[in-house]
Amino acid sequence: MYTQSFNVPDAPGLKSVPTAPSTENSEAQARFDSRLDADGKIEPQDWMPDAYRKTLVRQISQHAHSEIVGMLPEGNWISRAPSLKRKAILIAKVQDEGGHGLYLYSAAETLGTSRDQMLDGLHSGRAKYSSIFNYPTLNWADVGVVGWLVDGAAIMNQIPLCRCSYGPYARAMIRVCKEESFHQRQGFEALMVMMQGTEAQKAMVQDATNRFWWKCLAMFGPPDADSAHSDQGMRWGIKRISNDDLRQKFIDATVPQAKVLGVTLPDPDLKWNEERQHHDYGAIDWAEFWATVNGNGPCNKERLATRVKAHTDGQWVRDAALAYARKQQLKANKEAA
Ligand code: BYC
Repeated sequence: MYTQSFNVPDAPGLKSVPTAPSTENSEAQARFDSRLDADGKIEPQDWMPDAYRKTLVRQISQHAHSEIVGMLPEGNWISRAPSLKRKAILIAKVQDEGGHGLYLYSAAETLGTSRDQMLDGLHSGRAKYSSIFNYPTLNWADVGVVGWLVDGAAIMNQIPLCRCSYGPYARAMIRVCKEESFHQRQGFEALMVMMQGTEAQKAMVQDATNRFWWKCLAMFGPPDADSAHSDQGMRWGIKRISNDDLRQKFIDATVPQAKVLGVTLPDPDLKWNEERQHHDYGAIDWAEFWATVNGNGPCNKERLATRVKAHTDGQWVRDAALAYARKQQLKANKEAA
């Protein structure tokens, strides 16, 4: 399970994290609780229960891994973008996702977990990342659909995280959400252009929508009744809106967009329910979702192998950066002496 990757002792040299002595635990807990009750923020220097810290590390690192693994399906298309304009946009978007990964790893590091520990969790297959990135991007329309639907779902999930009770995560999310909105709009615009093109282009957009729709609905996580962490996450102000409620909001927001675009969402049960004031929708294939989350989706092995190779190939860059930093430090020490 994803959480197991953090059942390891902190590596030496990590930032120390304040913990209250046991006699003061109840006082510290009371301060923590009243801060949350007042909708205040918990900051890295504050005392926090171990379980709160672990939950945050689990979620934030999963989120960071998703951002950097998420660079792969779109990165595949940079060399095949149909124009210089689309190539420049795609390069910028993929680079943004790398930046999101960096803010998120940094936010998780404030909880006393090292970047190496987190990457080890990812590279060894113990850590999870978003299920959606284990599906292939087969044609150029997939790149537009990733922007429109995948980033659209991500924004729906991430806007409430801007109000997360942990300060560094909430603040990272504000910038991430601004960039994700641009990503979503560029995807929609690219698809609009294709939908005004040839019959073959329109068919590509419909095919990409058919393949990604259900997988995007699963991005919000299991149904509330099966969501192991939701209740506690809500009590701690980490999660603000439940998996099912976010999924419903995403569907309600996307149906009119699909209409403007002129594509059909591949769900015969999708219809407006006047009484609920929401769309009803068909059954999600949760067996397929869990198989993918547990490492058996179409691209899990390929994605992980690509990440591990990139990390290994990048060792010389890390070595060079460290050597340079050491040299600069020595120089500064000499000047100060
Ligand atoms: N995929 O109790 P639950 C992006 C796991 S990147 C895989 O509901 P929770 C983008 C869950 O971890 C977007 N695993 O959990 C990047 C847990 O497993 P463990 C990524 C999933 O945490 C590049 C178990 O299922 N966004 O937008 O309360 C290009 C039970 O679930 C998934 C984030 O990471 C899934 N879809 O709620 C383009 C947002 N869903 O740990 C775009 C931050 C659930 O017990 N994360 N699991 O082994 C969250 O908001 C929450 O963690 C989730 C899950 C809503 C995802």
